Amino acid sequence: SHKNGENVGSAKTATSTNQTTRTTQPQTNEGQREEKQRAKPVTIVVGSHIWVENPVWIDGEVLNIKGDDAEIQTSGGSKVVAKLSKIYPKDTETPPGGVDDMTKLSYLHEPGVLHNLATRYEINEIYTYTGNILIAINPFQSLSHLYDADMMERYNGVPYGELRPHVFAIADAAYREMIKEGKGNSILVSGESGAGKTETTKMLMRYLAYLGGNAAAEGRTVEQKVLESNPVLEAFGNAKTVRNNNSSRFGKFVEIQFDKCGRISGAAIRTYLLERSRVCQISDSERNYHCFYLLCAAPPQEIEKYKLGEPKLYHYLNQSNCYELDGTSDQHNYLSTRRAMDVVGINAVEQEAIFRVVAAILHLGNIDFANGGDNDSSVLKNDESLFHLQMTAELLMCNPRALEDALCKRVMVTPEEIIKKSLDPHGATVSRDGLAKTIYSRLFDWLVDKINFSIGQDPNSKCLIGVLDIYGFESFKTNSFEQFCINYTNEKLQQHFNKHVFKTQQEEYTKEEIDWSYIEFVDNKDVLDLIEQTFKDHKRFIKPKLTRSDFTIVHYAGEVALVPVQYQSDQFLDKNKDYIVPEHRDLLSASTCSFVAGLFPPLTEEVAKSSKFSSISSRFKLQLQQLMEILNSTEPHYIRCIKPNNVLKPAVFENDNVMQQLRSGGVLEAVRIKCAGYPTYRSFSEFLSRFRVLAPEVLKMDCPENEACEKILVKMGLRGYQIGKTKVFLRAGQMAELDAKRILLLGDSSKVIQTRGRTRI
Ligand code: AD9
Ligand code: MG
Repeated sequence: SHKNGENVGSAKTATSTNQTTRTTQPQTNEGQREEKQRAKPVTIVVGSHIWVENPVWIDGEVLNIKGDDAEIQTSGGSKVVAKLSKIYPKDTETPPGGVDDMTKLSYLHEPGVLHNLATRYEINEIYTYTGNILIAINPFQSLSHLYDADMMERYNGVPYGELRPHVFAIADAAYREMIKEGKGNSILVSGESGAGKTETTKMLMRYLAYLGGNAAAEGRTVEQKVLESNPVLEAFGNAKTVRNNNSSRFGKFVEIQFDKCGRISGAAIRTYLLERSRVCQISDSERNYHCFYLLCAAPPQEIEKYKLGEPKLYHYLNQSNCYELDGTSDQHNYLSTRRAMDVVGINAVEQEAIFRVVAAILHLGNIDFANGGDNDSSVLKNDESLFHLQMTAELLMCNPRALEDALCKRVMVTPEEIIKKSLDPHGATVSRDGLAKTIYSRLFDWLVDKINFSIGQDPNSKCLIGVLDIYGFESFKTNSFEQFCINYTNEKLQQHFNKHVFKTQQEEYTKEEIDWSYIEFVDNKDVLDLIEQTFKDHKRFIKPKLTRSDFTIVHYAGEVALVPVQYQSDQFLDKNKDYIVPEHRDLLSASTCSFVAGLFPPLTEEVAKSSKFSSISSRFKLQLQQLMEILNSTEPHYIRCIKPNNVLKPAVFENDNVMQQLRSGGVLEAVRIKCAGYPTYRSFSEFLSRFRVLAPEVLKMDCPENEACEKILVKMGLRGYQIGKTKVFLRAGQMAELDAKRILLLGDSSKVIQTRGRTRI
C-alpha cells in the first residue's frame, strides 16, 4: 500500500544518530515503564503491521509467531526476529502527513508518537498538539512564513484546534479566555537548553502585542517597549554556550497587563538568577555575555573613547577561543541594541554610562597582581596592569588609588581594633572577579528595573497574561549551586504541571464519584519537601560514600524518569552569599558618575540588617514562591519545546533524544490522561441552560436535572460521557459537537465573537 512506501521514508528520517553532548543522561526507570507498557492489552497476530526497534524503530509485518518470538518482514525488505514484548502495533489508518493532535493517535506508544512527530518535522510541521499542550520542535532554520502578519491575521479569534497547531493558537486561546472569564492566564514554555523557549516566547509576545496593540497611539506604545525589551535583555543576559549560540543565562517571567477593552496597558518583567560566574569565567567554545563583543565591534570613535581593542585582548573573553558567532554580526547587533534601548526608554546619557561600565569590566579583568615583597601582599603586576587600572577607574569615575586598595586590601574589624589586611595575589584576583560580577549583575538589574519603569504597570488591570521562559532541568558531570537552584525551580514547575493536568482532573472525578480508573503518576511533593525542609532520613536523599561534600537528590524529571543528580557542595556557601564587600561598595558609591553611584546606593541601617541574613537561595526561594502564587491564580497553558538534535542543524531528528525530552516533560503521561479522561465538564444547570434548546420536550417532563441531561445526550446520539453527582463529563470533541448543533438550531448570535474586521463563530 502507499502507506508502506511512506513509512520507509519516514523511518529513515527518524533514524537516531544518538548524538549527545550531555555528560549525564537522565536515567529512566525501566522497570516501571515496562510494567506500564505490558499492562496495556496488545494483540499481535500474523499479518499485524508493527513497529520494531532494530536498533532504531522500523516498521514491518508479522510473518510468523513462535512462542515469544515474532518473525518480521520489514518494509525495507529484510527479515528480523524480535521478542513479542518488544514490538508494537502500527496504525495503518494514520494519514500520510501524521496527525496534528497526538490524542488522535490510535496507538499511544513511543514509536507511534515518535513516528508522528518525525513525519511532521520532515515536512516542517514543527507544531503538534497533545490535547491542550503544544509540542514545538526546533526547526533550526528560519520559517518566517509561519510568523508573518498574514499568519497572525489568520489565527486571530479562531477557536483552538480549528487551524494547524501553532504558538499563535495558544496565545489566542489565552487571550480569549482572559477576556471571556476576566481571569489571568499564563503560558509556561519549557524545554532543555536550545529547544526554542526564548524564540517561542518572542512569538507569543509578538502575537499578544498584535492582538492587544494600540496602533493609533502616539509615541512609543507599551507593546513596542515590551517587544524591544527582548533584544536589550538578550544583549546583556544571553551568551553562546555549547548547547545554544544564544542561550539565556537568566529566567524570565513577563506579565502583560490588559485593560477592560483587551488593550495592553502595562507590563512587568521579572528575571531570575542571572549566571554571574560567566562574567569572569568561560569555558572553551563558549562566549561571555553578548554585550562585551558588541561593544568591541562599536564604531571607531567609541572604541577610542573606551580605549578598547579586539576581544582577544581581554582576559574575561580570551579564556575561550570563540569570539564570533556564525551568521550574526556584532557590529550590526551593537547598533540594533542601541536602537532597542532607545525604544525601551533608556536615554543617551544612560546608554553611554552602560557601555562605559561594560568597558570598565573588560579593563578590570586585565588587572593582574604580583607578590608585593612579603608573601602576604600584592601589587600591580606591570605597567599594563597599571594602564588597565587607570582605565577602569577613569571609566567608573572613581579614584584609581582607592580602586587599587579595594582590590588588594581588606578591612578587618576585630574587637580591639580595625586593621587593613593585605591580600595575596590570589586573594586580590578573587576580589577583582568579585567586583566584576557584582558590577555586572547590578547593571543587569538596573536594566530590568529601568525597562519596567519605562513600560509602566497598570494598577487597575485585572487581566493579565504571563509568559514564562525559564531554564530546564540540568544534570551535568559536576553540578553546583546553580544546578541545584535550577532543578529546584523545575521541581516546582513540574508540581504545578502535575497539579494542573493530573490532580485537578482526578480530584474532580473522585468528588463526582464517576467511574474512573486511576492513572498513576509520581507526585514530586516529596522532593520539594526534601529541598525546602529536611533531608534527614529522606528516601530521595543519598549521601555518596566516597566524598565528604557531595550529596545526591533523586529528582523527578517528569513521568517515570527518576533522575539522581549528584551535587558538589564545596562552593555552595560562597555562591549563596548575597553580599558585597564593603570596600567595593564604598568605592563605587563614591563614584562621580551618578549612574555608577546609583548602582551602589549607600546602605541604610534597615537594609544592612536584613542583608546580613539574606542569601541568594533565600531570595530566590521567595521569588519562586511569588511566581507560583501568580501562576496558581491563572489559567495555565503549556508549550513543551523539543530540541530534535544536538548538532543544532535542520532536518535531523534523533529519536532517543526526542523521546527522553517527551518523557521528562510529562507529555506522554498527559496524552494518556487526556485520552482516558473527560476534558470538558459542566454542572447540570450550566449544561441544561446551554443545551435545553436541543430537546425542549425534556424540560417539560419535570424530571431531576441529571436525568434531563442524560436525555439530551441520548437524543443527540453521544456516547462515552459520564453523569457525575453534580456535573456532566464529556469526552474530547463532544462539547464542540453539541455547540455546533445548538448554533445551527438557533442561528445563535450570542456565541458569535467579534474580532477585528471579521466575524467568526
Ligand atoms: V536556553 O535554555 O535559553 O539555552 P532556548 O531559549 O530554549 O535555550 P532558543 O529559543 O534560544 O532556545 O533557541 C535556540 C535557537 O534555535 C535559536 O537561536 C534559533 O536559531 C533556533 N530556533 C528556535 N526556535 C525556532 C523557530 N521557531 N524558528 C526558527 C528557531 N529557529
Ligand atoms: Mg532561552
